[in-house]
Amino acid sequence: MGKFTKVAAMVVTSALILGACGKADLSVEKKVEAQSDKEAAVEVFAPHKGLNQKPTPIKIDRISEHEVNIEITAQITDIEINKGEMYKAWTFNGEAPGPVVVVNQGDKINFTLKNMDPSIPHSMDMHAVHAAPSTDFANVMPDHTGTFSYPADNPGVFMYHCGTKPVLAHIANGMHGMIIVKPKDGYPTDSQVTREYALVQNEWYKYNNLEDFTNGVPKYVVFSAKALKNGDPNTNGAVGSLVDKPLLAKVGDRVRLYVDNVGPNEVSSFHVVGTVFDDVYIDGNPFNHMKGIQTLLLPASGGAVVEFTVTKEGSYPIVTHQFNHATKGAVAVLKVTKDGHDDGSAVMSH
Ligand SMILES: [Cu+2]
Repeated sequence: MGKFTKVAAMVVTSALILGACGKADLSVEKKVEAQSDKEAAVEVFAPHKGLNQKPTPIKIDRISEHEVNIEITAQITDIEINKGEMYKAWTFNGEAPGPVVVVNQGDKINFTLKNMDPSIPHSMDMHAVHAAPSTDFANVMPDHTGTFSYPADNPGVFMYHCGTKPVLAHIANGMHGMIIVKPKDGYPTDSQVTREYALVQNEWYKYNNLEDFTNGVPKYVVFSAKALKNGDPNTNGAVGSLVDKPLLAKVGDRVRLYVDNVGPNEVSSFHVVGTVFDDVYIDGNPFNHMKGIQTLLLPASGGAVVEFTVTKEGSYPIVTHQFNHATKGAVAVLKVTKDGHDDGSAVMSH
């Protein structure tokens, strides 16, 4: 066992002890150590065994013009990451990535994290806000609830994630998502947009394996669609899910994608085959306006608004142009038909 693995195992073990709110569970500790001897936690944590918490809908309540209450759960839920392959994910609301959050620039966010995990603390780091991480992104203990308030003054497309140590494990196990802060004065191209989707890129590794998270390469790199409104596609990050059930558009649509690469480790070279991005707003800020972009670099956590026009019927693969990652699953398809409905024609992907 490498030095790092030992340290990692200690961190994980102490998180479990802490997680039990002072009630040290030696059987759990032994279990984790036993796992570490082979390979860091290749099995499900003992307290998570048999646990599959039903997805809980996110609660977003606007309580006044510039104030919104948001409640998100931390929970352990089985996620299908490839056909027939389940991952006992650490999630927000039972989705991985978590549900997309949309607020307005200038909102005060009253954020509640309900930690339904019986064994591990979790927390929420919102990239969209100015906050004091040590208090505003503080750990919420197992079976506890924490509430935090902060302003969302910057418009954009941001990542949110669990910030509990080891952060890499919490993100790689599924605790990530996207928050959109709508600009006060909109985007200059708002009136041209006829269709929009929210897309997230993330990676999956060997199950709960900090050594692999740290030194390995992703097993899968995937896209998911997160619903902006009722009826929109809403998927987990799974190989092929947006190829089997492509996103739809109609000829002539000006498509806007809110995109974020939640990593945890890799960058994305975001590209839509068969088109050029007419307009891009880096990190979703209207000030960061670029035109004529073929491939957009999204750093780990980075987001953007991208817009393009589809001029012909057909299947438009959405990829990261790092094709080793596309081959590992990072392909979605935008199917363009005459009327925007699925005409049942075969989908061409990469
Ligand atoms: Cu967490």
